[in-house]
Amino acid sequence: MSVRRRFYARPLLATATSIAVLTGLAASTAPAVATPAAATALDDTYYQDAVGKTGAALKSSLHTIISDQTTLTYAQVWDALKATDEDPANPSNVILLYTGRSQSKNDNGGNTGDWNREHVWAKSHGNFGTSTGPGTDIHHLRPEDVQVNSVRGNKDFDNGGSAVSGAPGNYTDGDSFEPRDAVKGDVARMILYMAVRYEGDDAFADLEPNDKVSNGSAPNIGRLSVLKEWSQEDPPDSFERKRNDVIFEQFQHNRNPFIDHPEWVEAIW
Ligand SMILES: [Ca+2]
Ligand SMILES: [Ca+2]
Repeated sequence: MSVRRRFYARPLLATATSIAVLTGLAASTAPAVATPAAATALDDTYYQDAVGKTGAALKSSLHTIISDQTTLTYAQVWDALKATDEDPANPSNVILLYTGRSQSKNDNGGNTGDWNREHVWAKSHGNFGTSTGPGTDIHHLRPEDVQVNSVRGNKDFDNGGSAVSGAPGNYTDGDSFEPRDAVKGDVARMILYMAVRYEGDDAFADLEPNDKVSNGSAPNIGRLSVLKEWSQEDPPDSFERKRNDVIFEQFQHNRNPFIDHPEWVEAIW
């Protein structure tokens, strides 16, 4: 556990408890997921160096803040996803990103019908593979059906194409993939998290979005203009917010700033 994490975690919990007491709520009924009160507390603690900034200065501050994290091995990602993507209606299951299917946590693997670990920032875009780093960063790793994961492959994101078999609402063509409406914003915010987190100052490439759909192995993902639209159209919901909290509290101890502050997408891009 890092020094920074201890500093941030305790005031946040203390503040949430104080607010619960002040407002007359019993501590035992205080919500476990992000609330407006918790978001305010984050601005006073976790995001204190970023609040009030814009453009490159905001991106630089957020990079420093979110780079202080615990890292996972690729094997540890399996159990992490069983927690971060748990079906709120069935704790034995996870929800798959593109298909939206609720499926047993124990069905993870590589066979037809199993779920596996989808890299939303395709790992060939920057060639970071599955060694500890961007390839094991669960902010952009999601459970997905093995075959649908294969259809998405390393395509960039854009609107249009033909319906994806077994994944209602998803479309694909030769060079791009369009996820279902309910996760369009999630996809955008995962891509933009990766762009801020990975700036080329460690052993990995500087990941950046652009407006192309032919990026190949370049450390880029498109299309930025479409991702910005998706972020607007599909704002963070309770599932996405809780996922961010679980990653922060139980696994990596860093946050996706664009889930807490969706307006920072426009402030930077
Ligand atoms: Ca969503
Ligand atoms: Ca970057």
